[in-house]
Amino acid sequence: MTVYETSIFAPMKRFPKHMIWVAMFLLLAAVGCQDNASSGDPAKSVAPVGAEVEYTLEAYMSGYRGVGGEIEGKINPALKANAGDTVTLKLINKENMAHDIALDGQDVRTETAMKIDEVVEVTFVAKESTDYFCSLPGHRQAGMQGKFIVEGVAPQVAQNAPAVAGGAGSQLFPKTGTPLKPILPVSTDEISLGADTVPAPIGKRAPETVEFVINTSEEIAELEDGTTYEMWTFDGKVPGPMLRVREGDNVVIHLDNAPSSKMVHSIDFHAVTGPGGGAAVLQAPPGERRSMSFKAMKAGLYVYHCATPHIATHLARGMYGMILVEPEEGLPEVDREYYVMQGEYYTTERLGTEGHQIEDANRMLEEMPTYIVFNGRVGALTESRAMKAKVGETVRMYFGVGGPNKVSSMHVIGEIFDRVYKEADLISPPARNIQTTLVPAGGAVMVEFEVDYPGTYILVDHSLSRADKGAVAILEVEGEADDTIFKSLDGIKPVH
Ligand SMILES: [Cu+2]
Repeated sequence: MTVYETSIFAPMKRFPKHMIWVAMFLLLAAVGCQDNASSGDPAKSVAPVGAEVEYTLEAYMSGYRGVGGEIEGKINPALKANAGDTVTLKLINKENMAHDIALDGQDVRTETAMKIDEVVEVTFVAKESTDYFCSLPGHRQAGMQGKFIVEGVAPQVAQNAPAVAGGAGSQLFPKTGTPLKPILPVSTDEISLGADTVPAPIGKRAPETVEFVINTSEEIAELEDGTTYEMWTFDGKVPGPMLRVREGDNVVIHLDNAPSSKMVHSIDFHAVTGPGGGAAVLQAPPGERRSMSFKAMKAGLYVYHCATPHIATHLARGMYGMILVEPEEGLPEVDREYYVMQGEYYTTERLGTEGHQIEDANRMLEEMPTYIVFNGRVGALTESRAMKAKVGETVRMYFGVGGPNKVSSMHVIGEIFDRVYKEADLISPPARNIQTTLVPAGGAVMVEFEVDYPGTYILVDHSLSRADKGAVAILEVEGEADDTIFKSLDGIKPVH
């Protein structure tokens, strides 16, 4: 059992200097009135007064459920105590995913209960009203939040009155703007999956059974140079691996969630016809495997993603990929195939801030990403990892949007898409000569174009402020320049 006794000076850290002096003055005045000199030592915590109060809550993603007494059966019940009471909050985890209880703005939190029926608790002295909530990413938004109501004023609280009056009150979501911790050691050298990791074409064959093992893990990785973030991944990369099957195949999926994971993970395949796209049977707790099979009934290029609540949070950590279901006759042969996915990160600090970034749940709910990137990080598909082609070759891009929230106006600067298989419809004739194609969140497109002139071509989301948030990828084209196609009339050489 952990007992937290907050130093009476701690709340003052949040206040302007003049407020601290006001608080100091009142505190010293109060101390001066007391007979017992030892209680005037401001470095020591004040002993609790009042009753002992205990609440038991069951933890579900949809909300806490009260156990016993007045709170029995109530969802996210208001928990009451008098100032100075010694309060114990006991949590019984009722799901195979991690949960806890924390008090907003106060240094009170249980350990994390990792599995079903695990019990954790925390004991502390009631100080001021606030919200209790689950501090695991996304759980508060999913509904794990209630009121902790403190009535009356205990002596030690009275001493802190000026500080408490302006203190952290009840907030819908945690504060933002937390100073960055130093960059953390990375658990993976490179989070980005290369654009050239496209499986070989299926070719002509009859439908068969194909089997995939996909691992989920939680990694600390570089989001950009000098900035780390906790990514949640399929096979340790963002995006997850591209899977390639044939229409009519029986697809067997084994999802292995790493023992080191804190979260349950799962997959919803947009290629699946069935409950949750598979997510209804693929919720894998840490250290466990879930398996399923499905028939790839419809040809197309489909997004898959984690579908464990809070789902947007799992996507905003990088949990998406694509599966290509080739039509019976296969796809036309091309010279180059690339796999690119657009996704968002929501962090407390702006792009370019060095250190370890923390998720900003408010920004996610407001759909204001800090980063919008291709293949998992800023600069993933640039320099040595740029896509490549030679003049005269045909390039095909499998492009999808993991989101979770933003659609993409996919565009390659200086190119025209010869064929656009809109919304990844691989059956209908493609649209021709398209400059920019719209790709929905949780959707995809297949584009093909011949490269006719050498140079550096930039893949962007033509909502171009997003280039400043990281959405830039490079296609380097080598070969002979044909000046009937393109030339400067001032003798300027194009920047390659
Ligand atoms: Cu997940």
